[in-house]
Amino acid sequence: MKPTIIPFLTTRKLNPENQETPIHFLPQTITLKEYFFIRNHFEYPTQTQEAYFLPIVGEVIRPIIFKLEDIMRMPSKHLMLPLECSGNNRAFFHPKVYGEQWEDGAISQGLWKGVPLKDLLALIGLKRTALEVVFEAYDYGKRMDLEGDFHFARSLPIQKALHPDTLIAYELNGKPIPFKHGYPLRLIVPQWYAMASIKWVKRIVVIDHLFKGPFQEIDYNYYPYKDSDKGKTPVAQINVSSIIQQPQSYSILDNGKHVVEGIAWTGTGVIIEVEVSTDGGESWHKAILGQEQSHLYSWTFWKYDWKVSSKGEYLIMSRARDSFGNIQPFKAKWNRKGYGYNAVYTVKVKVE
Ligand SMILES: Nc1nc2c(c(=O)[nH]1)N[C@H]1C(S)=C(S)[C@@H](COP(=O)(O)O)O[C@H]1N2
Ligand SMILES: [Mo]
Repeated sequence: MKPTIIPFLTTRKLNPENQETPIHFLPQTITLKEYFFIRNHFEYPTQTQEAYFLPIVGEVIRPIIFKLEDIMRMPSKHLMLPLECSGNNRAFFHPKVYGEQWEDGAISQGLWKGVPLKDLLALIGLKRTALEVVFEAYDYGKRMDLEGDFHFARSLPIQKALHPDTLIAYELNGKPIPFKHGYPLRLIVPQWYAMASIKWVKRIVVIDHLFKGPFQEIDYNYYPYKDSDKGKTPVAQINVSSIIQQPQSYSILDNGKHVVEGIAWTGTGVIIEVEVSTDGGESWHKAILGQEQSHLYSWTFWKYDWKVSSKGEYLIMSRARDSFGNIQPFKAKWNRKGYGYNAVYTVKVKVE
């Protein structure tokens, strides 16, 4: 009997658990839960009990405590989309930056099912003073830079909270959301980096001012300078990006035909073009896009048939463009905390 050969997650940290998906070995649209990347700031929460209640309070007309069953009975929606950690590819910034040294596997795609948050908010009624919606999670712990314990919590501006595709989700890939990914309820914010998609939602508070929690005010901002906070801007939309899944860097290939293939995604519009260079960016060729391009949020598969007849070393690159005219830069915009890396993806191979 032949042994089964399967990929595994790549461990970055065990406590809290932070692991990368084996993205080069997943040709599927949906990432199975076994391979879904995991990113946590704190130890896993313990309070997500059987009887689950979700209060929505604050600047609302009729505060309601929803039961899980109430939410699951409401009209729902399915959305196929990638969650990408804003620190994905942080390891590739030059100069290097502190923080989890993610390579290219802090991204996974799932089919999420849930209720549009706007439908819950419509039931309780927003006051005119409503400016932001805060999502508080069950997990908590200490931070190096501040005194005391903090729950993971972030807000959305009211327009994003009311977007018809911002979901309170309860299923991933046709099953209840796995505990590690936020069971029983998680926020899903399409097109934004995944820090916005709060797991283990405990309470939702509508507020009339800007939320200032540390995961909003300190982390998840682009700081363009090393020694000053000048130019600080919040991390939000996913930058247009792509990766070459195969061949992998430093492969030795034979003379002949090879398929260069990968995925591309964006948080602004849809992917309209992926170009491939096999000469280090001198010349570019259009890749063939997979069917997924018609979907609004999901990643797009692409491939390029490469015929190579001379031996030597080659720099193969992929560069995606979206319908907002955004295109991957040769060099990602450096920022002190290492968010939003989206440089042209490069692999080096040798043809023998
Ligand atoms: N409650 C809670 N939600 C959270 C986080 C967290 O630590 N706690 N991490 C965020 C970040 S930074 C990312 S990248 C995603 C990771 O989701 P996953 O572990 O399901 O892949 O969850 C987001 N939601
Ligand atoms: Mo993240």
